Amino acid sequence: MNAHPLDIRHALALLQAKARWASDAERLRHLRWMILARVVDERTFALYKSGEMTGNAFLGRGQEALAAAIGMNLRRPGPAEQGDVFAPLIRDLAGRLSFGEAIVDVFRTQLMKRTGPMRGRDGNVHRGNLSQSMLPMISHLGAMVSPVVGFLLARRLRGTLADSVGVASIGDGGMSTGALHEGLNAAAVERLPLVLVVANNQVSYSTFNDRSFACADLLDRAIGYGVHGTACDGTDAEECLAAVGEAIRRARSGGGTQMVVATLLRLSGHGTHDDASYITPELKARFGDCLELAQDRLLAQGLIDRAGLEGMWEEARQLTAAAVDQARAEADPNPEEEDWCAYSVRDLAGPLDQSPQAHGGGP
Ligand SMILES: Cc1ncc(C[n+]2csc(CCOP(=O)(O)OP(=O)(O)O)c2C)c(N)n1
Ligand SMILES: [Mg+2]
Repeated sequence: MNAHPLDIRHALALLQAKARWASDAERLRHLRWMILARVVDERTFALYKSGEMTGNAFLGRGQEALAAAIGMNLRRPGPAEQGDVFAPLIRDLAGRLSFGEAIVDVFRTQLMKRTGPMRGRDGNVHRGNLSQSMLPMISHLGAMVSPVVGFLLARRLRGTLADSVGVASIGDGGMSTGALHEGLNAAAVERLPLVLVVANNQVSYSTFNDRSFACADLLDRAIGYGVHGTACDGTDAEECLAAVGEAIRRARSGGGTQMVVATLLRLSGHGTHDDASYITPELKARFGDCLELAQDRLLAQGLIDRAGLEGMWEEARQLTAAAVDQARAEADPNPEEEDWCAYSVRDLAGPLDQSPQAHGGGP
């Protein structure tokens, strides 16, 4: 059977990305972020189970390799560096941490503390921090692409874009929203340095790929949008580092909008309220756990030994425990004192006119 031209194109793109495999030091750093994210997620799950946390928890289990590769390849903003922009989604904890989010901010949010980046207004994953160029997540899927495009366009119009880039994450379900289409198309037309990282984890809640889209591969859409696409195995840490790293490098060096599609399996329920019993044994058998696979490979290659690995887990457990203790000890929000908006500054709009006339009402 002849290979489809698109498959050849996709294979070539991955081959190009693989030309720059990550160094051994990067692979170990990558593993460290993956382990840290897994431990933070496990602790979040424990807080949910114990009832200490309000609402649901949304975990990134199985997606750490892809997410950590994003944060590791982005530049954090600093005093002398404007940095890149990142719009993470619900399963991107490893990417948030590797982009610079403090672990304590995770638990300040999960425990709804006043000190958290959302000041206790959000109980799980919609947190962000504009000063760190990590955009607070709008729940509506696809809606985070346009804000990243807006950031990049504003920088270009102001003459400050330089070689900065923006990354927006999306899932297989979110790929079919109208907002995604508008944002991605605008980026492609303007050749903005947006990297769209698609985590095809086979399901959107309990809807499988065959009920979400009719094309053979989500990466085929890159051609329709006129952007450069690379596929990778989302369970393979090295492929994730290579594909995401190369896409970000291309965007940085004037290569225009990029799309990376990683194939993997969501290893937990949609949220902690979902036991994911609809995931068939056949599907489970097809996909491994990126973290287990990465550990096995690094051990087999002699890049780390069992003691080194245990050291990484222990370090992650200690950092996580300290962050939980710190968040627990901090203040809860006081609704009477809180006057803060995630995206806008209240003063910009001026004082609100509460009179009935202002709302069109008569005396
Ligand atoms: C526009 C929109 N429709 C529906 C939802 C409700 N919703 C939240 S997450 C989700 C599933 C998302 O699936 P996918 O994009 O594949 O990401 P995953 O959860 O698999 O990481 C849905 C339908 C939403 N947030 N936004
Ligand atoms: Mg999905």
